[in-house]
Amino acid sequence: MRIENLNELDLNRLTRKSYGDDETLEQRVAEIIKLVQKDGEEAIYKLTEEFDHVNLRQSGLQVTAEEIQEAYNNVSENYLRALRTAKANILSYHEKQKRTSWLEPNLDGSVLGQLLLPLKRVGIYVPGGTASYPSSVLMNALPAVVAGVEEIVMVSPPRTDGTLLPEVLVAAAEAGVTEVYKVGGAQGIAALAYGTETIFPVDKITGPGNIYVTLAKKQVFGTVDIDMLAGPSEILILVDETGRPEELAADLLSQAEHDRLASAILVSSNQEILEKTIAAVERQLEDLPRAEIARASWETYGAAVLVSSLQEGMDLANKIAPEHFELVVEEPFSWLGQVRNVGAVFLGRYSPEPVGDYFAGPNHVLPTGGSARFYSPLNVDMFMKKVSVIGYSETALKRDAQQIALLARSEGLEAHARAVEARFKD
Ligand code: HSO
Ligand code: ZN
Repeated sequence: MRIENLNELDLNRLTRKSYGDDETLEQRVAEIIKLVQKDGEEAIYKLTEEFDHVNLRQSGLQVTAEEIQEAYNNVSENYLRALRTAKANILSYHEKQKRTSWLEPNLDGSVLGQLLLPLKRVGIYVPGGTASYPSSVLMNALPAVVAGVEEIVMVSPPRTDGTLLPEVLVAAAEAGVTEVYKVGGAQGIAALAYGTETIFPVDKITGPGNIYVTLAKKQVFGTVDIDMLAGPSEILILVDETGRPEELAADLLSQAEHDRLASAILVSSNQEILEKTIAAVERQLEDLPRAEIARASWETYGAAVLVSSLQEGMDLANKIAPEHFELVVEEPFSWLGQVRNVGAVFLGRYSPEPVGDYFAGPNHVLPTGGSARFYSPLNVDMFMKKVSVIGYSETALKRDAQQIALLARSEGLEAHARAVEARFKD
């Protein structure tokens, strides 16, 4: 890894701007979705055989209560305890986000307001393979629980033995997921969006997935709502001379190990810290179980950037808009006012990114690919919708009738005007 300065930096590379721009894949995904719409579960069984190498025709798609029980038998007490503590932290953080309906009476006797209502049924996608994270089950389901969503459906691709990871099933049960189906990929998204013989369609789909899943979510948007188009994980660390290379390297690798396409960027005005951290990354890669993935990420989408000041580093962070932003500087709180375009900010040496991934309480489903410019972390509002309330009184309508009618006629909408005037005919 070579230290780069600001004007050498290729921001398109670091934010992987071309992620998801693949027309052939897009078409393939469209075909899968159509197939599921046309042939329902028979299509799902076929696609599951093709992609996941398992035939579920006998057992069916839905996970049974016995399978959940079996999963509980397969996880340790300590695991369950940690999971439950994480759940409590996530719940209490998200409770603070919850907004309530309001009705405001006015002196003229009218009432205006807004109802806040939970969505009825939502679907959560959980990836398979090494990206099958129980923590993501909690992060997706618990905000929905806090919002008051009644039906939370989880889908996830089965393993070759036809089961789901026990930790994922336990997390689903703990989080309040109400139905679980063994179906992944674009076919899983299609099943959630359009329904099948046994799966009732949902109102919204959340949760990360591979490129097939992401493109499928994009294509069903409109039929259902979606959370966001999640890309590979990202971390940007801004560090001053107080940073410790071994810790910084560990934090960079914590995101690099997610995905070959993950991006880990170190920014400092201190050349020595950059050099030492690069060396520490090399050392730590030697005995990292997922070294192959982490190295590929670090070498292709990683960077060590030398800036002339912390201020310049801060500006760069806001420009890149990373998913995770660690401020490892002497006075991290004094920089908080300048944080603008990041998914989550981690303040100081004792807030390494995995604290947020698993435990502290804030959501780990965060905007990626520069979308932190306009997008928020997954939150309770995203599982609720609003209904406007208008309760005019006679006094209020009398007062406003003329102006309303005038505005209506100015748009050529006579019936609108008459609807208001009809109240005061006699
Ligand atoms: N850092 C990931 C979430 C995650 N990490 C799940 C561990 N498990 C989101 O970018
Ligand atoms: Zn992570």
